[in-house]
Amino acid sequence: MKIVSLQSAVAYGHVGNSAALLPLQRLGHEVWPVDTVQFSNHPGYGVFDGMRFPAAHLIAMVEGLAAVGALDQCDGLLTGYLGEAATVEAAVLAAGLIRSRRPDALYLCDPVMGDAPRGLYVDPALPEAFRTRLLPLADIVTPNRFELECLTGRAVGDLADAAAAARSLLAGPDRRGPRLALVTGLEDGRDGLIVLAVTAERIWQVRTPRLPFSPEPSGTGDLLAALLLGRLLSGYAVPEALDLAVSGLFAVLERTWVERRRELALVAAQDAMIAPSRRFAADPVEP
Ligand code: PXL
Repeated sequence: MKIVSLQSAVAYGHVGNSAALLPLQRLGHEVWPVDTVQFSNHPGYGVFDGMRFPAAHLIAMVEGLAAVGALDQCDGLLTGYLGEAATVEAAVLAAGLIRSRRPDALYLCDPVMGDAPRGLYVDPALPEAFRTRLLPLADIVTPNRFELECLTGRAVGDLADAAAAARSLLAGPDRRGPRLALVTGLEDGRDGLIVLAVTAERIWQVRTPRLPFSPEPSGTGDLLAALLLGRLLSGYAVPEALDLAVSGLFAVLERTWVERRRELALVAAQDAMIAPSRRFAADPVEP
């Protein structure tokens, strides 16, 4: 399958496209990355250099992909770190051009905006732009707990709150909007982490052990989103795709932890990432 991936890139480390490219390629997909920023490293280090690409450059890149015929063959769109509300328009353009050519293409929108310890790390106008401009175009949305609160304006304390808030993001009777919402970074109160997958009809949960990182490596959400889209495009149904994606992420995290790395051990653990030996099943949850 062929995928446009619009998100950040870093030279050192693995976030954004620098986390998504290898897993999608190892799953056999062709990826056309469009980088929203090019940084030396992710800003969590306190020092970083590089630049954000202006919206006009990103729009030109998307138009270039249309002109060369790439979007006629495109099966999937992945968007992640956009950084600024203006950049959203490049994603809107990509989604519209791909949909007009390939109505069945799958769009996974990862609304990258922040997380619990750090808060919002993007343009404060971005939550509203995600809500009004991009979510109506997406098939799948993958907020973490903090981003779910930003998008819905609801406090998400427990799993029931998360499920209800996630459901409120799904397509309404007008049929515009995601059919699947994944919520990451939920705590189970027993040293585990939970990912919830919510559709209009069903809810699944996957629980993994929480590895005692400090600080947490960046890019885990970017890697999970790429693995999920990659597995869905390979033809897996939601529960199997979720199991394989979470299990693949865990394999990378385990290697990262064992080797005491600060960045995801994506390259070292790539075989386990795509064929994880330790599996975490997606269990149906009673709504
Ligand atoms: O992992 C999310 C992410 C992606 N890209 C950039 C980031 C972050 C989180 O900090 O800074 C550039």
